Parts: sequence; C-alpha cells; structure tokens
Amino acid sequence: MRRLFFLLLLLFPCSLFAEDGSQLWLRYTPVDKHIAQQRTISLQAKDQTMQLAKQELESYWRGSSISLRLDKKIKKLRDGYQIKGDGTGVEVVAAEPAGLLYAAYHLLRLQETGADIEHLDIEEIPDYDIRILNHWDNLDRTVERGYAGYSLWKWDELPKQLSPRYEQYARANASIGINATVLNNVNASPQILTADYLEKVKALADAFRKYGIKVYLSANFSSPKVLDGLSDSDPLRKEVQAWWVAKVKEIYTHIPDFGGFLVKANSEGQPGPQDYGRTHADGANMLADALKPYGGVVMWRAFVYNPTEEDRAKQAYQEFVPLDGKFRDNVIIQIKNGPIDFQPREPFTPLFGAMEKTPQMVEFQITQEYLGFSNHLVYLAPLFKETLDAETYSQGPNSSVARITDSSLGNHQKTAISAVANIGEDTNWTGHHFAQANWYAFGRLAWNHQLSSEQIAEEWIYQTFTDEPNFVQPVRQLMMDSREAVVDYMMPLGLHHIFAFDHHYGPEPWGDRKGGRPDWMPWYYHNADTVGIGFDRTKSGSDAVSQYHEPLRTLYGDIKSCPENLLLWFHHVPWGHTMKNGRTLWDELCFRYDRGVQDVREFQKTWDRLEQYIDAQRFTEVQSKLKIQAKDAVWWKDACLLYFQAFSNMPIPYELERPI
Ligand code: GCW
Repeated sequence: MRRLFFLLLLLFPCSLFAEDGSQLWLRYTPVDKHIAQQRTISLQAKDQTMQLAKQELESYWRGSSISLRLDKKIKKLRDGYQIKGDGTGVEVVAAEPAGLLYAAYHLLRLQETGADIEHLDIEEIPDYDIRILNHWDNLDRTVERGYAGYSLWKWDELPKQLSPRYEQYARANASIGINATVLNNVNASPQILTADYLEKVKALADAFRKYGIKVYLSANFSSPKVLDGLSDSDPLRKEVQAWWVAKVKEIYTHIPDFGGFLVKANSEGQPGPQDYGRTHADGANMLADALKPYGGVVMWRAFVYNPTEEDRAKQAYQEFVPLDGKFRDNVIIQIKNGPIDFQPREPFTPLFGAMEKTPQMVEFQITQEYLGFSNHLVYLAPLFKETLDAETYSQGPNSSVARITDSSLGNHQKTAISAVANIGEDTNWTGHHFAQANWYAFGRLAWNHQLSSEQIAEEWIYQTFTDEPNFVQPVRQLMMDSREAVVDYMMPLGLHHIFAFDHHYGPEPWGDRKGGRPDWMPWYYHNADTVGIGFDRTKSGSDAVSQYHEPLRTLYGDIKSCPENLLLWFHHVPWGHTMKNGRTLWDELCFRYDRGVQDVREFQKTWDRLEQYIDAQRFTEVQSKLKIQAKDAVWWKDACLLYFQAFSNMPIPYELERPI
C-alpha cells in the first residue's frame, strides 16, 4: 500500500497535492478512527438534512459526543440553533432540520478556527429568513458580469446528468447559511419557464434540497406572450393572470418547495407592466397572487432608470415611493446597495426606509463588475457592512439599512438579503482565490450582520489557508485595506462610474460616445470642467440630497459637512477647494490616486513575504493576480489624472510618482 502511494507520488506529484482552491474554505481533515470510536454523534431521525448534519460531524468532528435534536416547538429560533457543551458532551437543538445542519457547520467552523469546542453556550438565530444568491447565468452558459468561467449549470446535460459540483456548491452554501439561489440571469430568457427547462431546474432543486437550499427563478415579464402566443402580457388581463397561475402550478408540481420569482421589469430594456400602462405594483401583485397559495415570494427589483433629464440616482425612489402600501405581502422590493450601480463607493440608496409599508431587501454584488473583475484582490465585507450599518434616520436614530431590511423596524412576513454571485466553472470557483472570501463574507453577514469584517476575514483565512499567525495577521490586514485601496486608485472622494463603457474594467473618464445614452457616459457622472469636478446633487443641482432624511440631507447637502469620501458624489467642487487636511481638491485627488497605487505595491510585498506559509500553487496564482492589479492601478491613476488635469490645469505634486 505504502509503495503504491510513493509510486503515485512520483508519477503525479501535483495532482495528489493539488492546492487549486477547489475545496474553498471546506478543508476539514477526516477524523481518525481512534477518536471516532471514543465519541458518538446521536440523532433519531430519517430526514435527509439531519442525516447530513450527523454525517458531517461523524466525518470531521474531533470533540466529545454530540446529540442532535429537533424541537419544532422552539418557534422563535427559525432555522437557527442552540448549542450547549459542558466539557463532557455537546447538545444541539434546532427547530428545523436545516438548523441542525447549520449547527454542525458552526461546530466545525469553531474547531477549524481553534476555538474552545467543549464549553459552549450558543444561540444563533439568522438575521434574515431568505439568504439568497443571484446568478446572472444565461442558458447558453455565459454569465453576465461573470469572471470565473462559464456557468456551473450544464443545461445541456440536465436533468439526466448531475455534475458533482452541484452538490459541492450546495454544501459550500449551507456551510455559511445561504439557503436560496436564483439560477438564471435577471435579464431572463423566457425559455427557463418551458417544460423542458423546468425538468432541468427540478433536477438542480432535488440536488440542493438536503442542504436546505431552495431554488428561485428570474422570470421574464413577457413570458406569456413569447412562450404561448398570448396577444400581450398585460398584468391586468384575465388571460395573462391565468397563464401565470397555471405556470406556477406546473412549477410546484415539479418543485414543491420552489421559492418564487425574481423580476427585473422595465429596466434597461427588459419588458414589464409599464409596457401596458400598468405599475410595478400591478406587475408584482399578479405574480404574487399566483405564488401565494404555495408560500412563494416575488423579489421585485427597484433598479430602474431611464435616460431623462432627471438624475439617475433619484429615479428608483421616484418610481417606487408612490407605490408604498400597494404591494401584496409576499412581494419584497429588491434594492441595490447604492443608487447608481455597485460602484466602489456609493452612499446607500435613499429608497431604504422610504417605504414603511413594504418589505425591502438589499442586493449586493459579489461578482466584481466594477472592482477589477476576478483580477483584483478586493475584500468586500467592509463595503457590505458600510451599507448595512448606514444610518437612514427613517424612523429616527437607530434606523440602519440592516434594521429596516431585517424587519426589526417593521413587521414583515419574510425578510431577505441577496447578492449577485461570483461563481463559475473555474476550478477555484471564483477566478481569484481571494474572491472566495467575498462569497463567504456575504453568507456570514446574511446570517449575522453584526459580525465584523475582521472576524469574517480571520475565520476565512484560518479555514482556507492556515492558522499560522505570521500569515493570518498580515493577510487579514491586507484584506481589510483592499477596499479603500481600490476606491483610491479607481474613484476616490465620491467619484463614480468613470469606467470604460462596455466592459466596466478599466478607466474611460473621457467616454462621451456620440449618440449613446447620456446616462451611460462617464462625463455624466464626473462633470469635470475648468471650474471643478463632481455631480451637484444639492439644491442647486439635481437635489438628490432631498431624498435622504434629516440630518443626512443637511449633512450631505453642505460642502462643509459632507463626508469627504462622498464629496464628489454630492457636490461639484472647485479644483482649488481646501480639503480638511489643507490640500487643494486637485492635490488631494492626486494623492489619493497615488496612495491607491502604493497600497497595491505594499500588498505585493506583503504577499511575497508569505511564500513559506502556504502551497506553491495558490501562492503563485495570487502573486500573478497582484501583478495585474498593480499594473491596473497605475493605469487608472495615470488615465484619470492626465485626463482631469486637462481641466484643472494644475501640476501633479512633485512628491508623487509621475504618470508613465
Ligand atoms: O450593473 C448593471 C450591469 C448589467 C446588469 C444590470 C442589472 C443584469 O452592467 O449587466 O444586468 O446592472 O443589475 O440589472
């Protein structure tokens, strides 16, 4: 046996020890037989999910005996759990099978991060009911804004053939508490609702079920017309309503626990109720009525804007606030964290807290459409938390976006939180090894938005790489600094959307294509001229500040009190304006761009020093990506500074690196 092992090692050294990132943060070592015989994992139940909890612990738990128990009477626990350990054994109680599974993963997480696994007194209740990934995956397996290869879903092989990655995907999600997934792009093909595709969707739902994951679909609003030749898809027409009722029934016969629909309507050319003179509420309610008997929900997106005279940042609020109170109770309005579009930094969308009678949920973007794709190392927990912790003042102090959406401030039936996935067919799932941390962080924050970014980073590093303090400490710091670095080298001080028009990767602040939509052109957002730079959203400009509650309206609206990291979001600021540190705006812009570049170079140095602590494959792959990032940071800095200098007409301070 031993000889065979060494022979294999000689022949295939890499494959045996491939550290290709495919295992994500799930690197538990099987417990040795001796330990396994000393302790028992007890459970009296046949349920698949609970069995799975038991199985995971049997395979990997190195602590004392555990008893797993379901107690459906502990209602308030939802799919959370209680864990008690007195040094001689551990007791786990949950009200739902999935709760036991989450508890199992929690115990394993404690074990892997070196916590005390014997003395335990834990109660965990998730902050949101629905913790959902949005895949922007097309049926031809391309992924909109996906940077990790083709879609995981092999539609041409389904339903007969099941890739082993479906189950690995479900397990990874369950390990961080994600319990739902939208399989297809919000720019939805109507085909997903055909009988053929529903068979395929069913196969995926069946594969995910025991991991506690429910499947949702993005629905194309024109489906009745496109798929079955109805004369239109007007939500107030009986025939159209009947079509959806029948379609929903068909879905539930295949998938009894189907979650519901996600809808992008009347946005960026997608069809919707407004095509027939109806409102978003008319459209959402029609679908909600069809889903209601089965407990399904509609996640209706508020990402709407049109090329009008009105500031794009104001439009969602204007369209949705008047509809407050008009939605069925199984509709949740899904709102992007910022009012424009997943920029490196935005203020929170003012729609949060502006519809008291309507459930709202956040949509984050894990895939790095505007953050260097899967080439740049950017840890997103600080960005997610910036929105969740943002104080809206909608019901006075203590009305953060988190508290509005988790129903602490309302009494909504179901709460939810979503994020656009960064997952694809790549061996390491996310393109960049560190992009795995963003998937991880979303799951952990969806479970508990109070967790700190540092804690999440640290537990991810422990589980994904090593517990060696000389590695953990600098890498955690690097991750924590990475979001501000990308803001600095791309769009400091509140600048936004100055990306190249088609791909959103590099800079194109000069972008001004004749005949193109003005609101898709960078100059629309930075407004640089010989006087200054920035978007005037105060009273003298678009007055978007008025959509915020006091004291934010005044705070943002006054150039003196506006936080400098949002200055050019809200104000058109003269180049010579004095910043808090005494520099002129122009100099500060130069310093920020430069600082972003220097930060990435520091990341490179930090990483290079860590070679001894981890496997060669992941070390070199991350190292190569950091090289790209450093080069891109210089590209951003040079492009933006040289372009803006044509307006400011001021020199780049001598102490900074000259543009190449
Ligand atoms: O961020 C923009 C993207 C589009 C996307 C759209 C949306 C799915 O550039 O690719 O389309 O937002 O969120 O609907």
